[in-house]
Amino acid sequence: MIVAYRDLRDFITAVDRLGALRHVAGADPHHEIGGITEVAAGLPECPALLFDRIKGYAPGFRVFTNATVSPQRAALALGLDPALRPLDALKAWMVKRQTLALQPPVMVKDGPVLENSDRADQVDLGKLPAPFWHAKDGGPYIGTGSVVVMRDPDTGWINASIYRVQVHGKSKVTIQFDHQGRHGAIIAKKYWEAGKACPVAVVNGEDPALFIAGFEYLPAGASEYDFAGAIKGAPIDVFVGPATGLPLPARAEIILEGELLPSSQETLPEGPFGEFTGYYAADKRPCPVMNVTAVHHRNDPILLGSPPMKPPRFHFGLPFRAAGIWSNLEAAGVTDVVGVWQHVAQLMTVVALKQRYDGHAKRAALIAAANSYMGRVVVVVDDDVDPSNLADVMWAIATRCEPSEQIDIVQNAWSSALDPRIPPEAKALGVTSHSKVIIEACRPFAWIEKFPPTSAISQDEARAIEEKWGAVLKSGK
Ligand SMILES: Cc1cc2nc3c(=O)[nH]c(=O)nc-3n(C[C@H](O)[C@H](O)[C@H](O)COP(=O)(O)O)c2cc1C
Ligand SMILES: [Mn+2]
Repeated sequence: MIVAYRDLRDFITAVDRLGALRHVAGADPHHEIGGITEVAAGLPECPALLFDRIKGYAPGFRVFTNATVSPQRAALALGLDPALRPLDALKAWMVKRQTLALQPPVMVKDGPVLENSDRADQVDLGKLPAPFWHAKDGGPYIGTGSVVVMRDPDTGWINASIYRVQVHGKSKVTIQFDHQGRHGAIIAKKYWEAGKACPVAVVNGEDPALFIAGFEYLPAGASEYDFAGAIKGAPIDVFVGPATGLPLPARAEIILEGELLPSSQETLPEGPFGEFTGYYAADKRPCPVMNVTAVHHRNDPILLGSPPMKPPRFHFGLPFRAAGIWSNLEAAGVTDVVGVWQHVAQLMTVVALKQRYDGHAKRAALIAAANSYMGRVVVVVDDDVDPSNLADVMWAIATRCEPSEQIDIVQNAWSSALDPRIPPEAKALGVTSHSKVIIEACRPFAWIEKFPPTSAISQDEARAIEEKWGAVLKSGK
């Protein structure tokens, strides 16, 4: 498996080669870039978009969106064959992820991101085209797909994860942690408790491997830089940030350096911001402030934008968290899982397995439910059902599940403050849990042999027919 890109520009070239890149000139960063991005993400071919000549900004200052929104481009970013069927690509990633060899970054002296540097009073974030993504957003966001870099003061561990970044003026941004368990929040707190500001950098227009690493749940102490290098099979180049001393990706497009001020010293109201559920479930909230003391950018820089959108649109066309659940099931000893998928932007999890014994399906469902973040719906289907095909899954639910026997509800399960269905009064009391429905859409194991056989052709048969007759069916020739 070869990752054929060195940086975001190389990746955009590879996307263009797949025929999936569209150039958009003259769009307005005020809602229009976000709107075009959302409409494009809903098209069947879901193109990636490179915006240039953005209204109000210097030509050449570009924004790239829908980078990995299609299954094909999510596979490309992972170094997998983009022609793989989505479920096969996710399985390949699940397997690759289990055996990744971490690659610490390599230190270099210079890099393209240092082609332009503004320091101190020269810093003006107004030069960069940070869009207002959705109509009711509280401000422009430079960081939607950006990686926030910090160093643990005790161990030197470098954390580099995605947290959204709102622009509040020439040299001020806020960085939003969804909860206090985020590694960035834990690290910042250590500096603050020692009475210091936390050195921080916001890396925009990073390599897609780092974008994916920044989304992964890695253990505390593990660096997303090493994981990105592992995805690529080659270390990423970093240089020492002149303002912070942090190691920073040399081939990124735009980097902000500065310090995150103790919350006791200053906060700013952040948001609201359209979320991945398709709602604004949280209002403006006080948020840590970063004073930006240096901005570095490549010539004609490209901001990687990944705004949350109404489902089923999601940042990644392959449900990476489902790969994690698939691994968990295997690690827990659940055999015969043939696929795990997530629909509705992670909010619905489906496990497909070949039932071997009574209770097998529920065992898998409970493990999947435990690890379904914010997802109210967990479904288990038999191995003849493609979990990545929602119509197939609904067919199984409507024909194999007797609701009075095969539906369970688990109370007080894992959700978050972003859950639009937790009542406001409960949220005010700190409630962040919800209930999850487990739908066993499998043939009942006790009489599985007597269940009426399906009249549908098998997935293998369908593939063979597609190979032989696909051209006739598509073009009529
Ligand atoms: C596009 C995108 C935007 C995200 N925005 C946020 C955010 O604003 N705040 C947050 O806490 N997590 C956000 N996340 C989720 C975290 O990046 C993710 O959970 C990550 O694993 C956290 O890393 P950490 O364990 O190093 O804290 C976002 C993820 C993606 C892909
Ligand atoms: Mn981390």
